[in-house]
Amino acid sequence: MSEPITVVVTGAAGQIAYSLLYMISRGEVFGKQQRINLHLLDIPPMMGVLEGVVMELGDCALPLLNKVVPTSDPAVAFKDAAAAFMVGAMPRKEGMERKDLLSANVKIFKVQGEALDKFARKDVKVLVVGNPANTNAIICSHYAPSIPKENFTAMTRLDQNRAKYQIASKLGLPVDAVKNVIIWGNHSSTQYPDAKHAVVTVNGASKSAWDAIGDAAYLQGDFISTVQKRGAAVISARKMSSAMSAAKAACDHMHDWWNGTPAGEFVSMGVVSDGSYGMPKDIVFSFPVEIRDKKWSIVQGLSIDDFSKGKLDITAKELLEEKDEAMAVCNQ
Ligand code: NAX
Repeated sequence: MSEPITVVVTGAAGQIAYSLLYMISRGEVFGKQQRINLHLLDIPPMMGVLEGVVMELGDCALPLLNKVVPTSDPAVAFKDAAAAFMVGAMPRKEGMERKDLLSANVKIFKVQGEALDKFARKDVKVLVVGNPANTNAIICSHYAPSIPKENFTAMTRLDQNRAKYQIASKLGLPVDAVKNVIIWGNHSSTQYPDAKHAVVTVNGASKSAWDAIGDAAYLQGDFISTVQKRGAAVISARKMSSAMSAAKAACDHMHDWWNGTPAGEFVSMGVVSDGSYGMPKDIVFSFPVEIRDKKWSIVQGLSIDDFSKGKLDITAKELLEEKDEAMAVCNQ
């Protein structure tokens, strides 16, 4: 067993955290040999609920859990953090657009960015889940200037998993037969789920998912809109936003960041743009990335046709607008 690392989960009394805490504490992210000090941050009115979550974590009798620290103080929560799952935010309700949430939520990420800057390890890996995730991540990074901006990422893995599932179901394949589906851009309805570079394995042989499906109208139509609107569809059915699948996706994202991606495979993550694929710099844009030695790099050289370029431009424009709005809120 190695020395414990400090892992922070914000929004720890909420519904995503309820699934996420168990998965992290089981070793599904940092490995079965890595002990964990779990720091749980939520707001003061939720401390009673959080106490119940702490009781349940204890009752799970999880060997990797070294210590659990519930708190409403960001200074305590982020102290020595090696990894932070930033889930805490106001969730989107039925009929509510993500933009309505922006103003309330970016302020949270300004405060928590400042706390990360002061108290976390300089190599802390920050995954922003709370919406608007991409813009919250750029704000968080902006207010944590002593931490490299590469250490701030936003979650589009749920969208990737949703896209993977759609392709697998369409072909009647298990999900692990599908790889390299890309989510470009914002975790919002402007995201561009792109199957052009996806590969499927059928009877041991790899082939293009695009050719295997053989239906461009579907892949440029219903496939994209189903993935874009899946969050809203879950809210409409469940009357609550995606939680179990969001927790699983957060684990997948941090797992791959910590452990790397297999050769020939890439995953999508919201990362600070360096201008790749002609996208604006300094927004958190979801790109296909490969990960080695806990460092991600954007996969280069993928062909982008006019259809894709149009989609990328739409989502980039939204991210630029969100960033401007967010900076204006933070500067008030
Ligand atoms: P819940 O409302 O169940 O939980 C949110 C928790 O955050 C609450 O306990 C709340 O008290 C806490 N919180 C609020 N302000 C806080 C602060 N300043 N510091 C610490 N904690 C704070 O929401 P849940 O369903 O868990 O969703 C959490 C966030 O994830 C929402 O913003 C939601 O929109 C977002 N999602 C993002 C997804 C993604 O793919 N990036 C998908 C799922 C989800 O919709």
